[in-house]
Amino acid sequence: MIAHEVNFDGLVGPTHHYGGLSYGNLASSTHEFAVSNPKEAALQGLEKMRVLMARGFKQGVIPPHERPAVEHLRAWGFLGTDSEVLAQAAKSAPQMLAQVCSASPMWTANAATVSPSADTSDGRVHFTIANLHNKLHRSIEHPTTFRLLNAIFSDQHYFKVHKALHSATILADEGAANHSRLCHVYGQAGVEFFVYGIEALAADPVAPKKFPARQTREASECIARVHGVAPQQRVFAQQHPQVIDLGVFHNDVIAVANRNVLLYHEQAFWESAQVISELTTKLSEVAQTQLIPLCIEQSAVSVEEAVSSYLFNSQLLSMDNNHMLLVVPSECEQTPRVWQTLQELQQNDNPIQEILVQDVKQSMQNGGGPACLRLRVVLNAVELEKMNKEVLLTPERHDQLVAWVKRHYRDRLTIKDLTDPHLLQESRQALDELTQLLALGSVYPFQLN
Ligand code: SUG
Repeated sequence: MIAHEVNFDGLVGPTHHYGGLSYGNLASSTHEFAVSNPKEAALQGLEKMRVLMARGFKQGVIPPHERPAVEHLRAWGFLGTDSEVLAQAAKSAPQMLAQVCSASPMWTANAATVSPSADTSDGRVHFTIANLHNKLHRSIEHPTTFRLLNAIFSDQHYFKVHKALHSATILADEGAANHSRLCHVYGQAGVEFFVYGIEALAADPVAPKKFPARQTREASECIARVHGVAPQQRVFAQQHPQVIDLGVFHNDVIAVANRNVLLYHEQAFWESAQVISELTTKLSEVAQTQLIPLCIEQSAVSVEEAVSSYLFNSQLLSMDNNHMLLVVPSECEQTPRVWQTLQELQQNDNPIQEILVQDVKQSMQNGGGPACLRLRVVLNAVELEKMNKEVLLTPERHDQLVAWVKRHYRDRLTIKDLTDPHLLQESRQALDELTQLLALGSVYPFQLN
């Protein structure tokens, strides 16, 4: 059956700020305590969605989460009214307050791992919510993400949304940022490519020395089993530990795939030649198609340049059967060797025919490029009909969301502002309106209690 890739972008939340919360993510550390602009951040994200929708790509939206997440501050011993809880946390544990205010759910590439129905044993689309175990501010995302994805993909006949894997170091999972799918056409069986940072239970694991490996092989294997992806359709590969130490905290910072194309950096994978060979063999057996590996060499773009420009955190989209579009962040245009490489890529004989530059600077400053901001879900015509279509972008829906952002968001936020009880109220009011607009029912703690 014909299927489409739908990109579900995370809408940036009203508390978007720079908390310096993600050790190992260089942009997050560099911009710690910078002044943020939540309104601009949300509008930049919506503009990316609009541009892609206008070009004919199917585009969805996933709402932000309730922040500040006061219920966590309560669980951590701060008592009283919401305002009192915020004031106490600000006074005695300001870093904990920043954790529960992060707008990090905007990076929906970390929301879940998704296997299309053409790949799964029961013929349903499977989602496993990411536990995001490695970072406190992200580890609180999964219960709301579970409710949101269930509200969007509620028909159990077609969709199965699994809870996050048990939160433990051995099962640390960061979702689709470490998962790609290679195929001939979206609606036919493909090969699922799981990339992990460490094999946690290995006797002497290959591991980064400085920064954490956020995804384990064990977690990736669980997901492949839970989704019912057959062994001949799975490939597991390890990220090169040296690139993690250079700031590649997810695989989507160093590689991107679409259909039979894999664009990756020479240093992306441990035992790279073996990985490419296994992908080639399995793709040819499962999907009868030839892998097109596009390797960017270290001599053309260093890992450092890849990390600062986010060249690989781009969206590789099929314009038609033979042509692809690469959506890159503006930082690529501003990095001469990266821009040169992109020009060459576009001119050479491969499916990438066009480069489209998008400005997502507010997100980039926290380490989130175009690809981080979207969750790819392959859906066939019936599945598209069965999901909650209110979250799919139309010109009208886009305009409503822009107006909603302009009505509710601030254009300046500092760490100090996070204690402002009005911010919590503004945020809740905005989210309440949004859940009505998108017909999602009650998904946030303030709506459920
Ligand atoms: O998990 N940044 C996110 C960026 C996620 C990018 N996602 C993908 N590569 N798919 C992270 O490190 C920074 C928040 C702060 O510091 O305020 C942050 O969480």
